[in-house]
Amino acid sequence: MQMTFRWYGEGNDSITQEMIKQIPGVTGLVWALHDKAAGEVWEVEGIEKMRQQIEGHGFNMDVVESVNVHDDIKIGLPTRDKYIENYKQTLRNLSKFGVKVVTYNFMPIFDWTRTDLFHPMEDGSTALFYEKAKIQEDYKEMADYILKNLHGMTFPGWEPERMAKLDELFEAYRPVTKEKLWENLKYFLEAIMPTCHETGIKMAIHQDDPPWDIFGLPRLLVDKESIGKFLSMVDDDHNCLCLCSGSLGANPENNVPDIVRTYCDRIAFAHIRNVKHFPNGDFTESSHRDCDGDVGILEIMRAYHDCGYEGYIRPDHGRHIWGEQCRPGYGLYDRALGIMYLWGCWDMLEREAGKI
Ligand SMILES: [Mn+2]
Repeated sequence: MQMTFRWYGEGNDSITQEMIKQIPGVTGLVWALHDKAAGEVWEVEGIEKMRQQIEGHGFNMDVVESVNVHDDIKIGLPTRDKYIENYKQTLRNLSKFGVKVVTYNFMPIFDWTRTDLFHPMEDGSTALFYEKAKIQEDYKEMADYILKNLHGMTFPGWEPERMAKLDELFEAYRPVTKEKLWENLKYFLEAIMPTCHETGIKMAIHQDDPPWDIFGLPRLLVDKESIGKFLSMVDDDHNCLCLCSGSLGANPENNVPDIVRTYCDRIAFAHIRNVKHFPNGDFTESSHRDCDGDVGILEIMRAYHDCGYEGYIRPDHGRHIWGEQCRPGYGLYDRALGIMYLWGCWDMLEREAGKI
């Protein structure tokens, strides 16, 4: 298991490389070129600047999260081939810097969705929260709320320019049924797999968050069955998962440890997060400690350990604690606590297995 930490880059993150360096056992920074819109080629010059910021501080840059997929590819427009060519060029450029895993998602219009980014918890911290009743019809209200609460920071997938065109986007996605979206995902993956083999890069899809349809938009990767369908649809060892325990765990029906055991050989990157459910369907993100949520962090770590997992891992989101001002879910303190909890689980499993 290789521990990583998501980092938004110098001048774009309140957290510095020096701070991350003091969290035990972090070897890689999970990064992206956040000024690139979906569909643009990531040029070597921009990647080189990030390389200096990352490798210059002794971290590896093996994992990228995310190279976003252009809407025309998801919608299946004739222009998709141009954007797929750009995607392939980005993969080639990334491989020159030793990148091993590229994370992406295939969610229409909205990236992860929450109704409260700073929901008060009993202990005085705040956390990301999802109130089911609020995600009904008015997508604009939700988008406005998210944009207003980002405190001027950008958030991938929630770019103001994109959100300004929501009606247009919904219109463009109207003909895209769930079946059509699966076809478009398959088309995209089959087109880029030769480049993945050529460059050695594994594509790691993130599951849909939350794992159900929202605002009438289809969502594909939501449970064990749909992940199985995805892996067999393009049965290639470069077609992998970024398995997110938090995204899948938002649905209490999903048994994440079982999903890990079933598909472990195709997991290139693991996001670990805990989620607490409420009877009305609402959920809140919670600390990584097993008993603070319902996803079964201990059993998830045991599943990875039993499978001999050697891939990349990171704490997904954290709460906002000790008054920290940060990107929602991406503060320093609670993610650092999360890492120490994950190491605690892992080291004990290693000790029990006689490995350390
Ligand atoms: Mn995740």
